[in-house]
Amino acid sequence: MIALVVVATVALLFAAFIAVRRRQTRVARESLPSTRAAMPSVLVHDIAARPDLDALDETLGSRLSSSRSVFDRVRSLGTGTLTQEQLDTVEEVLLRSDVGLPTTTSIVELLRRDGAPEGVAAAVRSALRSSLTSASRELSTAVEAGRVPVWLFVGVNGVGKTTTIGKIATRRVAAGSKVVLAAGDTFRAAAAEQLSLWGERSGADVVRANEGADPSSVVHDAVERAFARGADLVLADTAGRRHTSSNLLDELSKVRRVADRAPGQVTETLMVLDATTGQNALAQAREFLAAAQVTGIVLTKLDGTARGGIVVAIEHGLGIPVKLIGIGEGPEDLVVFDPDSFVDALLEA
Ligand SMILES: Nc1nc2c(ncn2[C@@H]2O[C@H](COP(=O)(O)OP(=O)(O)OP(=O)(O)O)[C@@H](O)[C@H]2O)c(=O)[nH]1
Ligand SMILES: [Mg+2]
Repeated sequence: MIALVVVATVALLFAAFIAVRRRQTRVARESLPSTRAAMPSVLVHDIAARPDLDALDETLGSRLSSSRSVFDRVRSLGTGTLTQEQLDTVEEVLLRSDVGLPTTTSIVELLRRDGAPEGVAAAVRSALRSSLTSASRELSTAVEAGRVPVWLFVGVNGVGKTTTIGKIATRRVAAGSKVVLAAGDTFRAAAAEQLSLWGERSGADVVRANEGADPSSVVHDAVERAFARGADLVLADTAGRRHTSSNLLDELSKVRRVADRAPGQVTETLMVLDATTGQNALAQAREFLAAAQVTGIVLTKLDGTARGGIVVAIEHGLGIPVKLIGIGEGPEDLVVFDPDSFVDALLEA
């Protein structure tokens, strides 16, 4: 009899625990921004459903948890007029998150002048949101008749160019597109190997050449092959290093010219930056801008840094939209940058 009561009690407790867990998961999913919901059709069209969302805990807030925790001190401030000490706290937090001095100064001045009737976190959220550009974050494949769109990926070594190409190829092929990858990083043999692996995994065609080959000719061959096979998109990898940086920038200009020659047409030049390098990423970006006619930024490794505010510094400092963000190493860990979801992930209670 006692055993029966014990078993029944344990069963009841277990059922109650499961019910609470289910409710917690549902609430978490409803209140946090869905990274997939923000994707434009170009990346999410017909992607297969994730096998187990609960287990993977795929929210932007959790991927950006290091950056989010920097803002804990701002979230704990109240409403109304701010004391000097509170203004100092906001300033310190914004600088620590790498928002940059100009934006930080203007947000602190705004708070000093207007106070925070809706709460400090809400005021900082709205100030950060309005520091982000309203320029389009769409990725273009619009070409003249008879031409193939080319997306060129540029950036210094190790920032995540090849990985980003692999992630995009995976999405696009899964959505039914025919994609050709151009192994334009001929500086080292391993680069073409890495891209070929992504080609195998994603089902994209890869055009490569031997180490030391002319990157422009690899990109040219990839465009020709894409055109001959009726492909929808060429993703062109480039080297992150050369013997000197002027060699690298000259080479990029040449690759771009060749890729933009019929039947190719460059519709995006994406500069890949590593968020973990903070303000250094900005300095790097400036060097590339002149040579490469950059149309958008891919900011990688936001999952591994507390410096998420660098998004604001980049857009403010360069005037170029951050179009995609990398939040992990897997093929699914790339999302379209959505300013509202992003500032919510940092500052929502
Ligand atoms: N955590 C995390 N790691 C990333 C992300 N994107 C890329 N990486 C990792 O960063 C490292 C470098 O990535 P690559 O794609 O090889 O970088 P690359 O720009 O092609 O580098 P080079 O070919 O040397 O110029 C790899 O270990 C990637 O897995 C990201 O969003 N998050
Ligand atoms: Mg690479």
